[in-house]
Amino acid sequence: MSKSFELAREIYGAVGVDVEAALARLQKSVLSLHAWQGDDVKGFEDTIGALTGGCQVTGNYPGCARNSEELRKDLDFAMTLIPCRNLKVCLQGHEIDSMKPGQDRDSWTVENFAGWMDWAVANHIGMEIAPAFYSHPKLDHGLSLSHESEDIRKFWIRHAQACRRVSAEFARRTGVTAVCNEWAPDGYKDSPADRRAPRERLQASLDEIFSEKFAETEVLDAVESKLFGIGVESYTVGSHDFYLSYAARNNKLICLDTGHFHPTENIADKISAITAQGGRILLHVSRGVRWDSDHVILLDDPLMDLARECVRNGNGKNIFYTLDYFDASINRVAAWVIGARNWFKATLIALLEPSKTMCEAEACGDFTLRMAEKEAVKSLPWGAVWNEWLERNGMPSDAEVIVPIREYEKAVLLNR
Ligand code: RNT
Ligand code: ZN
Repeated sequence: MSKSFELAREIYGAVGVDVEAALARLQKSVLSLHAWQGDDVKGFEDTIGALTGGCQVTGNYPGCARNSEELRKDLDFAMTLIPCRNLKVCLQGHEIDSMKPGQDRDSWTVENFAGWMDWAVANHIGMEIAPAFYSHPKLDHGLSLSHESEDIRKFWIRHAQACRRVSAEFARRTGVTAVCNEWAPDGYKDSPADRRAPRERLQASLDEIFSEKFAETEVLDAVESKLFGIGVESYTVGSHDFYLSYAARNNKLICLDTGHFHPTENIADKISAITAQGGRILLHVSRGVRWDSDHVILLDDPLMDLARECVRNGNGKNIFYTLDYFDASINRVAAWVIGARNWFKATLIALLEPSKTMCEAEACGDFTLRMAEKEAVKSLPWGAVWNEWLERNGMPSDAEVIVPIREYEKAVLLNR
């Protein structure tokens, strides 16, 4: 235990914060690591086309995983540098191990994910799979689940159903509930003539996908909205209003991707608005920068605000967390490690916040004291607590974490 930690514990104690209790809560946090940072969202089908659906991965840093085995190796390594005992891994529906000749996404079974299953069971890792409604010729004119053609809709419905079945099997075998998130890129570049019909079709497709029932201990369904994508600037079928209503009516999780809103919209503010009414949330923790919704998360104000709201409103059952970003211009393992560490750091800062005085000040209308308190909190020594946390988990410090990453890059990534 370092001197700086002991001192920090005292300082926090003086403002009524129990540091050990905060660390005990941090220990219980669960996070789903998004596999797709490791393969630039390419997936491992026999034919790999361009990334479509309004997303783009830019950069050509060496070492992109070329198959599921390489991806697992990278994840294994990344996980040794992320201080969390409850990490899960989330896959996109095309990050398969293998496929039979001629097989397509609508007939996936657990066999297509056999290597992931063995790995998950052997390492006690919870696994999640999100259908991939993009990078495929059946995303036609930018539409999948809301397409005019029944054939096309049915194809994608079968893909989603297959992913839910595989998710359930993963949950049974690992004992960890699988969150299954539906995000479809459907929309138009230019102003539509009919805004309603695609939404009615999307709703019917979702109803059909969810008609197969699973215990919530196995599959927890989520639906993800988006504001716009590249080439889908004027209209998104699955908008926030659409999915918020759908989730509320059908008792599903609403997935809030933090990169999927207007730049000045405060995502942290949405947490209590939804949870206060009994709603449940899947967070796709990401960072929007201009047109891109998926930059690596930094320890910035929006992230800290978000973590604070999650700590205040979460009860362990109503908010779930998955990282969602992809950057191919930097070391991909570093992207996982730095982003995940930032999320836990933001969570720790929130857990260490002495909120009593500021809440009391607010309750009696003393907004001057509230402001003074909020600003004073910013210079509390959370960094010493974070370093202690890393040490207790046997992890290198933030300054040192680059060393093993560079070694792995040299030994493994640069040889691909
Ligand atoms: C896209 C959505 C979605 C994707 C993944 C790869 O904007 O955020 O969650 O990131 O499907
Ligand atoms: Zn997302």
